[in-house]
Amino acid sequence: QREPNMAPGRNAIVHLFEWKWNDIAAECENFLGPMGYGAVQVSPVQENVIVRQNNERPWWERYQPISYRLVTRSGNEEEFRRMVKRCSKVGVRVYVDIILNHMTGEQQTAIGTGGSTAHTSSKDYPAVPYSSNNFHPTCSINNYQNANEVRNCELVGLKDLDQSQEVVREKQVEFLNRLVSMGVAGFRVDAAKHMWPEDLRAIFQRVKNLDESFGFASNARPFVYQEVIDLGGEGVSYKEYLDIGRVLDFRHSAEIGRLFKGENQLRWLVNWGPAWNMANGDDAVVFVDNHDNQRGSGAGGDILTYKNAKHYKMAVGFMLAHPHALKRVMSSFAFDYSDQGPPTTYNEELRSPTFNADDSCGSGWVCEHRWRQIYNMVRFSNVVTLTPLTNWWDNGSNQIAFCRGNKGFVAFNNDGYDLDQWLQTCLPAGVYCDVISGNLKDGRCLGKSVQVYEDGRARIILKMNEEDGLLALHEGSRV
Ligand code: QV4
Ligand code: CA
Repeated sequence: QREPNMAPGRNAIVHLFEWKWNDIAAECENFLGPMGYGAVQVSPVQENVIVRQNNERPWWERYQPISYRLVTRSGNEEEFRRMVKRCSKVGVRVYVDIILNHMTGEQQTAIGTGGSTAHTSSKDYPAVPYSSNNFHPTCSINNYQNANEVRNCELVGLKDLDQSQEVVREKQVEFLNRLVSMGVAGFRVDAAKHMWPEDLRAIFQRVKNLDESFGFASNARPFVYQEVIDLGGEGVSYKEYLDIGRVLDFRHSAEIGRLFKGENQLRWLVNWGPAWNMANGDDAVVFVDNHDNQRGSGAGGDILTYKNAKHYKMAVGFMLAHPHALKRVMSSFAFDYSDQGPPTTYNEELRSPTFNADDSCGSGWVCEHRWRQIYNMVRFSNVVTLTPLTNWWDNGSNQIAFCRGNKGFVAFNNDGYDLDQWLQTCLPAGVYCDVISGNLKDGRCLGKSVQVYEDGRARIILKMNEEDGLLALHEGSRV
C-alpha cells in the first residue's frame, strides 16, 4: 500500500538509526512533532542475535533476527508500545524496519538480546519456533542475474526463510499484526528483493487495517515501502513489487550524490524524476543516503553523507524542495569504519543523545534531522505541498533556482563563483527570511533577509564561500 498514513500537512520520514524507544518518544514530542516531521522509521524491533567482534557490537547484529519478541538494545515491548503512543499523539507516525527474509547467520553460540537461543547450524530457532524445514536449502547468492538464486539462496550466509510455507506466513503475519495493534503505521521491508513478490503480497494481504484509535482513517492499510536495490541490469526489477507498496529508490540516491558532488551539472536537474530512470514519484521513497550506502555498501560509491556537510545539505535541501516522491531524511551516528557500532555506555547499552544549545546532538550522534538547514527544508516541503514546480532558472552550469507555486522559492550554487542575480521568486511582495542561513525567531530574521518586490523579483546572492550553498524562502518565513 502506497499511502503513508501521515497526519495532514506533514510529508517527510526521518530514520532515527539505532535510537532507543524512550529517546524516540521524547524526540517525537520535543522535536519531530513541532518541526513537522511526518513519520519516524525505527531500527528493527525483533530480537536479534548478539554479535561481538573485536570487542564491540556491530550495528548490523540487528539484521540477524533470532525471534519475533520485541526486545532489542532499543528497548523492550512496553517501551516500544509507549513510544508509538507518544509519537502518534503528537502527529508523528511510526514505521518499523522488518526483516522477513532470514534469521541469523552461522553463530557458535547464538544468544539473543532477549535471552533466546538458537542452533544456527541446524537452523533451529525455538523461540519462534522455526526449524530447518522452514528454510530454503543452503546455497549462497553469487549471481544477481538469477532471480531464483537471489530469492532462494542465502544473502551473506543469513538463514533463508521459505515464505511460501503457510507456517512461515502465519508467524510473520502474526508479528506484523502485533505491531499494527500497537499503532504502527507502516513497514520498511528489509531485503525485499530476496523474497518472492507473491509471498510478500500474500503476507501483507493478511495484515489487518490500521487501528483507528491511533487517529488513522477507517479502513486504512499499513504503508509498505520495500528495499529493492535496483540500479538496472539485474535479474530482479523493482517493478515486480509495485502492487505491494512503494520501493526505496536507490537510483535517486546515486544520481543526487553525483550531482551535488560536482560530478554532474545541476542544470540537468530541470527534468528530475522518472526521466532519470527513477521510479515514478507515487511509487517511490527517495533519500540521499541510507544506513548501508553511507558506509559504502548496498549501492555505495557516489553517495553523499554528513561527512561532506555542505554538499550533503544541498542535496537533502533539493530533495525536500522538489515535488518528486516521498522523502526520507537520514539521522546517523558518527562512524569511522563501517562495522562500528552505535554509541554505547560502558555496559553495552545504547547511549542517549545529548542536545546542544543550537539543537544539534552530542554523545556520538550526528542528528542530521536537527540541522537547521534540514529541518527548515522539512518545514518548507510541508508549506509547499501539492504546489507545482515553476519558473526554473539556471545559469547553464551549477546555479539553479525554482518556485513552488506562490509559496516557496529556492536557489542553489554549486559553481566555483558567486551567484548574484535578480530572480523571479513567485512570492507576494515583502521581506523574507532565508531559513537556511538562520531561523526566523520572534519576528527577527537571524539569517539573510531577502526583499521581494511587487513583481515577485528579488536580488538573490549566494557566495561561493558561504557556509551553505542554498537559499530558501517560503510563505511561513515572511518577516
Ligand atoms: C559473512 C561473509 C559471507 C559468508 C557468511 C557466512 O561475509 O560471505 O557467507 O559470513 O557465515 C554481516 C556481516 C557479513 C556476514 C553476515 C553473516 O557483515 O560479513 O557474512 O553478517 O554473518 C546488514 C549488513 C551486513 C550484515 C547483515 C547481517 O549490511 O553486512 O552481514 O546486516 O548482520 C544487498 C541486499 C540488500 C542489503 C544490502 C546490504 O540486496 O537487501 O546488500 N540491505 C539490507 C539491509 C542491511 C542488512 C541486510 C539487508 C540483511 O539494509 O543493513 O545487512 O538484513 O544489496
Ligand atoms: Ca530469500
